[in-house]
Amino acid sequence: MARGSAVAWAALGPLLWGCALGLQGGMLYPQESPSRECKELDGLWSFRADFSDNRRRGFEEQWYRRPLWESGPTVDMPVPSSFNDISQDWRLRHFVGWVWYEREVILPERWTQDLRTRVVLRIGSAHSYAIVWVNGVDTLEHEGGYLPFEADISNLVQVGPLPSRLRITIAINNTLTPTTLPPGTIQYLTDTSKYPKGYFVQNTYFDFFNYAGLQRSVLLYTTPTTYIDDITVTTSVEQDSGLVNYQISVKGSNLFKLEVRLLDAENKVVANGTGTQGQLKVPGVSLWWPYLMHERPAYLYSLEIRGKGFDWPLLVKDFNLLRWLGANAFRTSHYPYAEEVMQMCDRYGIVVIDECPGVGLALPQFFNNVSLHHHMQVMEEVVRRDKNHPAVVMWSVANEPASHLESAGYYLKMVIAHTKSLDPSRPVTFVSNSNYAADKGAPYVDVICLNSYYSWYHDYGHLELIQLQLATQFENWYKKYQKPIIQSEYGAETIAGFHQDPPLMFTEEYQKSLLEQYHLGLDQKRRKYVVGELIWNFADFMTEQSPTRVLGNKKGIFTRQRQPKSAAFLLRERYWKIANETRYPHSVAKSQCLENSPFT
Ligand code: GCB
Repeated sequence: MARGSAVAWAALGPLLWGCALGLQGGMLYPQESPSRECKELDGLWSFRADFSDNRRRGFEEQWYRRPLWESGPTVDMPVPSSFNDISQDWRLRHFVGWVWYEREVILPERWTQDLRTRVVLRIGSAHSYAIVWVNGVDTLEHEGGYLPFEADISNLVQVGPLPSRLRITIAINNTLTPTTLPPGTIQYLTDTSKYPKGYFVQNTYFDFFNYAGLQRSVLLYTTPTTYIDDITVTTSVEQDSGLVNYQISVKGSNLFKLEVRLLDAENKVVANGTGTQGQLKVPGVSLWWPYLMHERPAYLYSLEIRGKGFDWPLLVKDFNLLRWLGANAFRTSHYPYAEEVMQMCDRYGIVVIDECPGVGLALPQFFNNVSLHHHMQVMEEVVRRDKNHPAVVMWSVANEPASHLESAGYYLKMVIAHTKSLDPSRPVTFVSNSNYAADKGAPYVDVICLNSYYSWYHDYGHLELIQLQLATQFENWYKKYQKPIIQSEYGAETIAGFHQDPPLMFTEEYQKSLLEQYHLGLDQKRRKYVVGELIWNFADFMTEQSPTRVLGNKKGIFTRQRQPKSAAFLLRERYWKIANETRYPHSVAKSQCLENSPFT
């Protein structure tokens, strides 16, 4: 059997069994093997934004039928990247509508001539609606950014003796509407004394810049015509043995023999099996364990990373910073991160709350049936993609929906129930900023995740109120629901280099003092029912322009360039202190703590 990423881990993640996905087929991460080849299409693509009034000129003139340069000027566009960040043309930064990407590829003869080879085109993500043509033929459509999609294009490339040249055209629309995820609205401004004819703006209800384009890799890969389409791995422990249940979906033929080899992190075979489903037993198993996780129940002390155009150096830098801090968890706020990020979490022992793009569900009209259906489909895609990562400990279906609305209660109940049916083994949550008495979604979650900004968005400057208000928050929620609670956001806007003592808002001193007050409050509850604290935010990040944002959101403890503000040192001390204060259930975690800790 080709080496599936899922079984290459002797790691024991949560149990996932009987997963009944409504989606057709799997979405395994492409890996080279003796029977599979990959061809990454990263690099320069041709690009054009359709600035026509109705944004539909590309369709009216059928730009996909011929090379893009034949229908007008093109510019170079790197993939992966966000097209908004590349050009000096401000219109492109704020563009709303269809953009067109194109790339030509020459395929190896063995891909086009050998009919026992299947050729697949896979797009890591395209935000937010995409249509794909191969040699002018309409091949694939996908709704929703941040998740991969693919098509078997063998029929299009294996058509004759010499057609090894392939033209891939991708049209992407970044418009957010009441039924996209995240949702948005398009507002036409019709006062002609203020706005030109046809003037419109895209309204969004979330706090990050709506970067778009081909932000993750595009690639071609091959499989044999009889191939493994999906693998589902679930695990458990029996005394000192690890039990790995696997279910493999094979497509293309019923005539195959399947040999299963379980490899550990050093590529040593630790168990063997046969057939499409079974159980492998690993005696004396070495369990996957979160980096610096210290006690049961788990206390997730950490922060969050913000995704964008995929970039290896930035990713490795961020994981180095997480280790430097002694952090061991984050939430993928507010959309699924690249698959490579999830793989790093598995390898570095970073626990993940895997969040879908259910952010900005702020208006009553967003809780409609079309959105609900799409939201469930998105959860299917998230679970399908990430189900085998040991790092994933919980699914989050939304961030700060208007959960005080009755309609939101029903909506959240349905999405959460659906997610649980996809994966009965992992807890499901959404992140709330509603009042405990008004929230209509909280009855359905397993863990309550709360965002609060005491002394920031309320009672500005009054740091002395934080402990009281935090205690009230925790007690109210716990009394009502008796569920574990995570403080999923808290923080303060801080401009690196601003100093003032006694502290004033926006200075490094204020951020530090605010966090210190929160920590005193958290320490009162963390041995009881508060099981995690996630600061907002890991690093500064870009947002839409507004009078409340100075070149983006500055609540990072690192700048956008990944340099520490004073609060980073405070958190580093806290995280390592918590780690070192506790017993270590796993010897590797222990030695890592002792070797790396600056405080022992
Ligand atoms: C929140 C949101 C997050 C924002 C943050 C803020 O509650 O979940 O997306 O960036 O507040 O800084 O206002």
